[in-house]
Amino acid sequence: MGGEQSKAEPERKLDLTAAERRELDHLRKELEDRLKLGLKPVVTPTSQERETAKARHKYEDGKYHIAIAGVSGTGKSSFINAVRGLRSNPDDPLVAPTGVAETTTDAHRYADPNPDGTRPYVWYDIPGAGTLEVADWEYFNNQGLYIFDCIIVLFDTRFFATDIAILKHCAHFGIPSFIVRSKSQIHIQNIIEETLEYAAEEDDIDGEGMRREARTRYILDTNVSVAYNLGRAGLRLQPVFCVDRTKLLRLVRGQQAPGAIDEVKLLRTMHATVQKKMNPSGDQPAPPYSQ
Ligand SMILES: Nc1nc2c(ncn2[C@@H]2O[C@H](COP(=O)(O)OP(=O)(O)OP(=O)(O)O)[C@@H](O)[C@H]2O)c(=O)[nH]1
Ligand SMILES: [Mg+2]
Repeated sequence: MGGEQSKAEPERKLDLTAAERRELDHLRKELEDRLKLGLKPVVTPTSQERETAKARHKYEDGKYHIAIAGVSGTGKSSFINAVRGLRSNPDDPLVAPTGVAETTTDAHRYADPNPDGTRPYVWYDIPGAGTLEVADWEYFNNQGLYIFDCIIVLFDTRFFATDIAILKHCAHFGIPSFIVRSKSQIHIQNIIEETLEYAAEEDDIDGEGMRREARTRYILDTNVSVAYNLGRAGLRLQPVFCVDRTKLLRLVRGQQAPGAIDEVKLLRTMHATVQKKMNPSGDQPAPPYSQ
């Protein structure tokens, strides 16, 4: 009896009309396309799910909700502290905790101190994606990222499949997205050190020239690599902003930040996106953040 049950069932032939077969083929193709896009087959949240996610994230009308997403350790919490004008400080509960171990496990909301009233932002520190516990597309949906007004995908050394999956979801939901590379000053320093390793002892080293070249190479390599990955994933080309938390912090505090790369451009572009959304037909006030 048990032996009979374990026998493979003979293949059942479906008696389908041509129209039913076409419908089935169409459904199969749609499913394959969605899987190729890295989207969960049924992904569109219901209005109830949206409301639940908004309540969970304490969404406030009139504010602009910015999620910082990306692989664990890329510097999301450090970025949020810097754009709020704060230094990392483990003793201050208003400051996002940072560290080398996996620190953030729950989405955390940080209102911008908004000292002069020009930054109606709420920043969200989203737990590390790409860890074993969270699959790519589940990350987006579980975190309710579809309610955000803008999503920043932060990466450090490599642009991962998770980053692509988040950007695909942003495109799917029509959410403005920004690709940002963190820790730029360390990356530039690494390029300099690699160059020095190859230099012969008798080489005359022009320190300033080497730094300039390393910076240019870093910006170029970053842009080429992201463009390649976006193209391969069938996503539209978009710029990468190379930043560093120290430079961001100085700029947000109204100080000069020599050697900064795309920090001002990122802050201004984000600000312009916010203004356009909040006041689509009105005059746009002058952007903050100077250099
Ligand atoms: N030098 C330098 N170090 C940085 C920068 N951004 C982050 N770090 C360091 O990188 C490590 C990870 O930073 P976190 O901000 O904790 O990273 P995270 O993405 O929030 O990490 P999870 O919460 O685990 O997802 C920390 O040791 C930070 O001090 C930066 O711009 N420059
Ligand atoms: Mg963190």
